[in-house]
Amino acid sequence: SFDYANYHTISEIYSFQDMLVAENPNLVSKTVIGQSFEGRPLNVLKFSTGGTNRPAIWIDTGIHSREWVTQASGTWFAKKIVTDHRRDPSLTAILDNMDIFLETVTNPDGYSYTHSTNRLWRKTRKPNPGSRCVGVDPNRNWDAGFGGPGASNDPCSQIYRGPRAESESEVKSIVDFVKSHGNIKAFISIHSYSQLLLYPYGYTRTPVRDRPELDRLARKATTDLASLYGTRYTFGSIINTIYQASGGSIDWAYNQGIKFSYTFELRDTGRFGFMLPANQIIPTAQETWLALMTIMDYTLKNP
Ligand code: 0X9
Ligand code: ZN
Repeated sequence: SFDYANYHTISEIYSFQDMLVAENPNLVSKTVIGQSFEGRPLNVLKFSTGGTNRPAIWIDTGIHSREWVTQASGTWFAKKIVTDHRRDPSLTAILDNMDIFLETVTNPDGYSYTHSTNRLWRKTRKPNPGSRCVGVDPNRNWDAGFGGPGASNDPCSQIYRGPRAESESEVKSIVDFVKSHGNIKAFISIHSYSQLLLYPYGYTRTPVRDRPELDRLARKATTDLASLYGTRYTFGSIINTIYQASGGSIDWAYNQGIKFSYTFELRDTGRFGFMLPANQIIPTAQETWLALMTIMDYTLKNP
């Protein structure tokens, strides 16, 4: 059976996804929303108890490939949903009324490259014409303040925005999926590291209309997260809490009308950083799950 306490290759994660679907066909299905630049499938797990186009939660992990604890946590979340359905009344209520979509390997080419060649690769793996440098930052490539401060036009930069918004198929596939679904109520993008829970905006200092509500919910979610192991999170808007960043996913999601748009930055605060030891995967996933449940439960009750 799958070892949640260790990091895995992309083929191991994809096999896990297929096993989960095979073992839980009444709850889990797999949707391939597109292909990466190098031709890998962009797999999304759908957790649904029925209905048609129910209101839904979107969760992505691993859009930055080196943030390994996020893909590992996403895999653990998938198993947790299956285990807790019909056991945890709060999750059962969520799944009675809403669907959950989970993309665990959001940047598969980058993830493969972190295993084969460069453990600290962040971007996509699409070549940039006229440059020796490869890849676009998939969290600067969204159509939200695209090209503004907090991103680079230099293909060699770690925060290269790309030639145009949605130039990366890994981004465009999510955009098309979310737009065609039309009923996504929460959009949660999971990164590491720094122990933060962030809401829009990153590209502008103008506060979002829902700032008080998003701030209150972030406070509750981070309090619940800390209740398990005492892990301390800071919360606030992206621009006020970390730095200005343009072309980010949750700013785009919020501007699409998805009110509950959040980014997590998981453990730690820098001791190990992206190279978080594998013995912290399960505790990180467990505590993060508490915050995710808080956000999903609130989304259910405040449509
Ligand atoms: O810079 C980023 O993309 C994120 N930090 S990371 O160290 N994981 O790269 C922060 C993302 C903030 N969210 C948005 N700008 N939407
Ligand atoms: Zn990141």
